Amino acid sequence: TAAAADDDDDACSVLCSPAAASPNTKPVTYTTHVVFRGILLGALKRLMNSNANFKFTYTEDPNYGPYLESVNGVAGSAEDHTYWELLVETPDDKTIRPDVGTGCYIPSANDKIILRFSKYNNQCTT
Ligand code: B12
Repeated sequence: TAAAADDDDDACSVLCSPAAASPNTKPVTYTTHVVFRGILLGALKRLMNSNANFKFTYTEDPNYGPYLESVNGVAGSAEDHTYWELLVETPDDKTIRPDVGTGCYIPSANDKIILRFSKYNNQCTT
């Protein structure tokens, strides 16, 4: 394809799951690549640049870097206590919740990245 990856690149997929926000929107899966030891943010940008159906925005936190704000036009909101949660389904079928954001997480080959529109409660329990 035009977006041919380097031999070194690892394939990973991105699943967007906005079910809570809009029940009529089905989860969508996209395939993308990360360069050797590359961060998730890079893979998401590559996906956005190569796929007209995937877009996201982020804000820059002074301490933790990029905060995923919206995916495909659906934004998290402080008022509604919603956010885009970052989950990863590993090749051995475990689902983990990374303890870092998209600027620090380094996907492994065949990781399935799950962006899940979620609600948080009032207590800060992250
Ligand atoms: C509360 C909280 C949240 C809330 C923030 C909203 C809210 N109003 O409550 C929610 C639930 C949305 C959240 C989400 C996430 N969080 Co959080 N969160 C916290 C927590 C417990 C307190 C932050 C706080 O209120 N500080 C006090 C206020 C006054 O300071 P502040 O600078 O204004 O705080 C803001 C930032 O911390 C920002 N924020 C919160 N989490 C994250 C994560 C990232 C990557 C970024 C860029 C910004 C960010 O939101 C706060 C409110 O606006 C901290 C741990 C801690 N004890 O500090 C973790 C913490 C900051 N979060 C963390 C993580 C990993 C995440 C997630 C990536 C988890 C995930 N796998 O989905 C997601 C972000 C995904 C995304 N969309 O990019 C890590 C960041 C580590 C790192 N180096 O990346 C921390 C340090 C916890 C940990 N694992 O050790 N989080």
